[in-house]
Amino acid sequence: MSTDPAPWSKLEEIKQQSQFLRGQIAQELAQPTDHFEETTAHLLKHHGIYQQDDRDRRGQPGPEGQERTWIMMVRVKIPGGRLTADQWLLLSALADRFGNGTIRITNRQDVQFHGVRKVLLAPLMQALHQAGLTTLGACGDVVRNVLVCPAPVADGGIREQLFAHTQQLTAHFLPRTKAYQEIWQGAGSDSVCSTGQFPPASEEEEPLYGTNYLPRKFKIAFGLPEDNCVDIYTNDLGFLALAEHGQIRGYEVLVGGGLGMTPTDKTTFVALAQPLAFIRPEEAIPLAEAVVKLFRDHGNRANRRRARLKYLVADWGLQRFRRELERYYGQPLLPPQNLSLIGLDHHLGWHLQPNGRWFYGLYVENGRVADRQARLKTALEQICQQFRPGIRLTPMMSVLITDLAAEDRSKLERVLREHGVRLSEEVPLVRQYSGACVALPTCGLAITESERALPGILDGLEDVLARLGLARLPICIRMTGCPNGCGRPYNAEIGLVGRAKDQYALYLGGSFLGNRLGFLYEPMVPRSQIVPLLTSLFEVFSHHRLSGETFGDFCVRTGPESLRHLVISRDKTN
Ligand code: SRM
Ligand code: SF4
Repeated sequence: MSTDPAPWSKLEEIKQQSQFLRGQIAQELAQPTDHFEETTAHLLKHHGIYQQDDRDRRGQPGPEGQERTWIMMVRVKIPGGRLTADQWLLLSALADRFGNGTIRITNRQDVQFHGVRKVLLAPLMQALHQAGLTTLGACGDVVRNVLVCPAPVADGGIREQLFAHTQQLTAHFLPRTKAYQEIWQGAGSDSVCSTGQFPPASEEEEPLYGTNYLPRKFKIAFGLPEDNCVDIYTNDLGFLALAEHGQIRGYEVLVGGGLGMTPTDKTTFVALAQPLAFIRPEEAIPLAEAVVKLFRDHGNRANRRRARLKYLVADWGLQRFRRELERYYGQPLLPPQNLSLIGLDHHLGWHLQPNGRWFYGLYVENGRVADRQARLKTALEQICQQFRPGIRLTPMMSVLITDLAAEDRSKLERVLREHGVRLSEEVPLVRQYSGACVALPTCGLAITESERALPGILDGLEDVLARLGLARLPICIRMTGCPNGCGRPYNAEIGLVGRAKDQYALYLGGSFLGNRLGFLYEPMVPRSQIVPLLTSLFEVFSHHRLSGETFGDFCVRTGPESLRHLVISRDKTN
């Protein structure tokens, strides 16, 4: 039997030969074409850019008879989700000028532009740079945006300490390649961008990542047991803080979370991160570096489907993983303290800040900031101009409008109302806690609708929940357009995962707090049957629920078989 390691994947070759992410990007950018070649498109991801095509227009020839309408998604990395009013105003203007007129807040506290034409990429990237924003490290095989609770609540300064660690970590893991500046920040008529002449790349360019960067994306979150708004267990690496008297005493280190899976490949799976160790706060960066290096050296570079940290943890087992990590870290690790989650706050509505100012958590449906029936985009622009607030993006895709004076509270509400935007307090709880991934028409991997489908499904369910007296109970429903799990459906109380045209797998029993995976209840539910099926399940829940029980806990206590029986007998009697 051969013991040769499996050959590395094509993408590893592309990275290796790219001269630290340069490849042919500049040359192709300078050509008068509407899209990039496949190899270049792969490299562009490391610059925060995804080449896509408008899937609503597939099959309709473009203006020059081309088969696809090529568009780009540009993801801007926003560490801690924090922006100034001016930055938000700029992003809003850039979306009109270069994108499709909308901003998409992501569930990793970033923003995305959709629908950017190739010819407009360079001016967009330059405008972002001038505003102190970057797309570097938002996508690609590197450490992605590090999640942290953005809410300026009165917690004795704990969240500010978490934010400071997030900033340090972000700076530490930012790719160092000069390709980014060369291509995008020098873009202009006489720049390298149009000539494609780069200075030679040197090995020192990426001392941490090396020529091949990581085997795959790597996700980190800082969280608190009393507020899991960052969904910490779904990350490759989590730092769960133990805080006492306004000081972080240490972090529980969680490893191996990840929600991507390929149903046809049984070696892939969804996993929540597991507790591995307990460290002092000042150890966070060296420990993170040790984990990232271990992943860099031992992650799977042959099969990208199995290239996440969770597979290394599963293949080695936690004990061996720990031993190998200790070698990279250079010292033994203390055992975890098994901190448990006790709360989750989405930070919507009005809250007093410790500095005496106020913040308003504004619900944004699926993170899409647009002028539609409600003119949310214009309302946010007016708010930024009138009150000059801070803007913070949440991992639940909403916006915190911060640093408002008490006397501005009613004025802000008036601006929202004048633009037809519902106040967060008026949004039913089930909607507040639910969310969908982008999916169609931009995502190239989408099998079904998601962002465009969930609002209608919730319309149907809100009346049902009100009729059953469950309107005051928060229930978390998450939807995705494919099994990749971007919308984090597998640890939601109800997860809807696109599996075939207009068909969704239904998962039940994730925990409201996000620390338990759900089970597969039905593998294929037609979209038209989602509301009827969930209605039956809610009816069963309202009859058999224990006092104070959440929907997810009820599903787990009852179990799939009994649930099915209860639903069938309920449907017969109705
Ligand atoms: Fe994601 C790929 C959108 C969070 C797991 N994700 C994609 C792409 C880039 C599609 C592609 O590769 O062509 C999607 C772009 C759609 C579009 O048109 O905008 C996409 N993912 C998103 C966003 C925008 C969804 C959202 O509704 O907010 C999120 C961007 C976050 C960010 O700012 O970085 C987003 N993606 C996630 C999450 C949740 C998270 O990070 O907390 C996950 C699950 C956690 C995880 O990583 O395991 C996630 N996305 C994936 C995967 C599966 C990865 C895997 O291990 O198999 C893919 C597919 C891939 O990478 O090949 C993917
Ligand atoms: Fe696209 Fe699938 Fe991610 Fe949704 S879950 S954004 S459909 S890759």
